[in-house]
Amino acid sequence: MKINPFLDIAPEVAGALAERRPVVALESTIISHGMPYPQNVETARQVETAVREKGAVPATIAILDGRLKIGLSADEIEVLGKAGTSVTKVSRRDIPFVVAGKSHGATTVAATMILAAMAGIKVFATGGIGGVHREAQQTFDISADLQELAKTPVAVVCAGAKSILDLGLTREYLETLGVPVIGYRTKMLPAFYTGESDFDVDYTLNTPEDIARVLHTREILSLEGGTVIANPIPPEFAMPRETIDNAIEKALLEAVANGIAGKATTPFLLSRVCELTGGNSLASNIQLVLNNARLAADIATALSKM
Ligand code: PSU
Ligand code: MN
Repeated sequence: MKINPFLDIAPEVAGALAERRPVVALESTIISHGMPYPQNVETARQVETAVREKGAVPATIAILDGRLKIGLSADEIEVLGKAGTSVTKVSRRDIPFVVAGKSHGATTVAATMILAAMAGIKVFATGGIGGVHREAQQTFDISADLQELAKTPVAVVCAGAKSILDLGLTREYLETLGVPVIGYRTKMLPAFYTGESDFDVDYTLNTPEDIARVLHTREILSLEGGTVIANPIPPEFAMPRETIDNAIEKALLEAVANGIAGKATTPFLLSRVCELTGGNSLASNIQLVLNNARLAADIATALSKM
């Protein structure tokens, strides 16, 4: 199936979309820039399996040799995972360059939303979204993920946002953009490694069906933009708040000391937090992604029946 000349939708995904069966989009920056090899590849496979076990079809999204790929093979996931940060991290602005250059690109939340929407996929699972960075008052560092959520109609299931970001400013920014934040069975905005933070969500919904009903209503109303579905990490996999806060503080200081800026900031912080927690944070990260994939599959299934 080809919708624009650069789009390649894997046959399994195209079949599911044509028959209105549930499909869950998955991003690829989390594979190349979000986790170390080989855990990144292993996680990407497990996430696809988790989606399948829930009766939905996974579509991992990336750019390979300039093709916009909706659904990757195991070998293609291995290529991205092994290449790691040598692959271009692709947000909205980067897409035409990687396509025109016929090169590889790992798609962020923003770029994955764009490609998912091109293919007609409505639900997307990831770990954490980008947001407003701390000190953004000085640096203006605000992830393009937030602007994308304002305009592209895809629901993003995540475990909130890491406190490498300023969660309060991220909330305010989403509110300004009119992007609803739904807490799944929680009133608090989850902070990725922990289910708790000092911030509230806009709405709390307790079943995938309730969430699907809101997404379906947004669609009928033709309201532009996406939805954030914040799904707390299961408590048994959460990290002690102090441990993770200390690692984040240290990583942030190192980023400043090393002059890290722009698109390199998030990958730098993610990998330093992982190293500083001796890999403990990686185990939590993997579990929360799996948890999000399962919820996304349930929401996509409920939505496919409406
Ligand atoms: N946050 C995480 N893990 C990730 C990312 C963010 O906890 O892997 C990745 C996602 O791909 C997200 C991107 O879209 O980083 C945001 O990067 P930036 O802040 O440069 O927009
Ligand atoms: Mn940034």
